[in-house]
Amino acid sequence: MGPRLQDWKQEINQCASLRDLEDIRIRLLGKSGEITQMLKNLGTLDAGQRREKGAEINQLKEGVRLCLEDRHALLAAQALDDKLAGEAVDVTLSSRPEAVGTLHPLTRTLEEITAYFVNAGFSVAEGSDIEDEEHNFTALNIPEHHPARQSHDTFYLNAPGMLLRTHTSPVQIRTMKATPPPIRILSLGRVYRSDFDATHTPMFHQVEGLVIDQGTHMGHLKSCIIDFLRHYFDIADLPLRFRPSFFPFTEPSAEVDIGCSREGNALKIGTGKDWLEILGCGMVHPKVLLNCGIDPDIYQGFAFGMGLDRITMLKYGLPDIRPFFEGDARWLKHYGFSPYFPAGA
Ligand code: 2U9
Repeated sequence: MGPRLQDWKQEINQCASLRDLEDIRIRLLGKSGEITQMLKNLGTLDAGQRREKGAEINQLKEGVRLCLEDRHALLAAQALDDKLAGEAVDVTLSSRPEAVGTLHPLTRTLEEITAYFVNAGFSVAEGSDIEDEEHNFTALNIPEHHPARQSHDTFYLNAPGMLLRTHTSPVQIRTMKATPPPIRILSLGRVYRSDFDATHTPMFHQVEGLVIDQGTHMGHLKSCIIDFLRHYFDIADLPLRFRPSFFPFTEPSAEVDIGCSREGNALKIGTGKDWLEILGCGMVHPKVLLNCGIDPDIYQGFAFGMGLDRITMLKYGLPDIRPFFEGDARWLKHYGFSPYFPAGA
């Protein structure tokens, strides 16, 4: 009986599938299985032999049962592992592989800048593309006969005094008129100027920031701009210079250049002896504060503005602004961004 149990155990332990194992169980322990048959045959023996043989067969039966049980546990665990491996889902992959759309580089920049400034305590303020001369020019201390007001620069609408905003500044004017300081806002959006070449389109995008509080000074402005530009271009020691300039709505005013090198057509940001103008900024002009009902003896503020399209082109090395607005799916596929890796994450 010993060698027989050994053979069966070997057969069971070599069995590779739950189905084959069940066949073995039926063949040995089933209703008409070999071991069951052996037990049935005991009836033909006399009482003494029956007891001895019976004990032996029951031991054999128990040995087979335990061996089947162990093998079953092992094969069942393996089957579960295989099933789970087959069902594994990579949650980082697209759940819609057919979705081939990308985020426009401008959307990416807009989200990146918004994430940065919201993290720095700014709120996003929104306004209308259609504005009036009062909010777009007059409140900003832009004189009546300033060239920016002329119709070859500004799109006037048929309604008197109405126009397409030439910058996002009217958003800040409206916020200052409606909300008492302190104010920390960012306004981003479409603006319109009558201009068209490789680096200008009649509609483009601006980001402007405004901070109004007590004791706000040029040092706050400088650190805000320096930190932002070093973050945006991802260069910790990005060289910067503040160059005195003039805007009617800020005093003093500055234009900010970043260090770069130009070799042939290649522009490299962060190293080299050349400078590249990147944004304008300044302390909000006291007249602008007064125009919005804010006392300049109590509150001061700084503001900055930059072209979203321009800084997007610079960051990604895009030489021409026009394809931004052509809606060419091939261009978007090449220059667009995956929506699965959001900016600022
Ligand atoms: C208020 C007060 C001050 C916003 C500012 C600039 C300087 C600036 C240009 C950058 C490139 C426009 O897109 S661009 O052509 N902007 O140089 N913008 S200070 O100053 C403000 C805005 C609103 C009430």
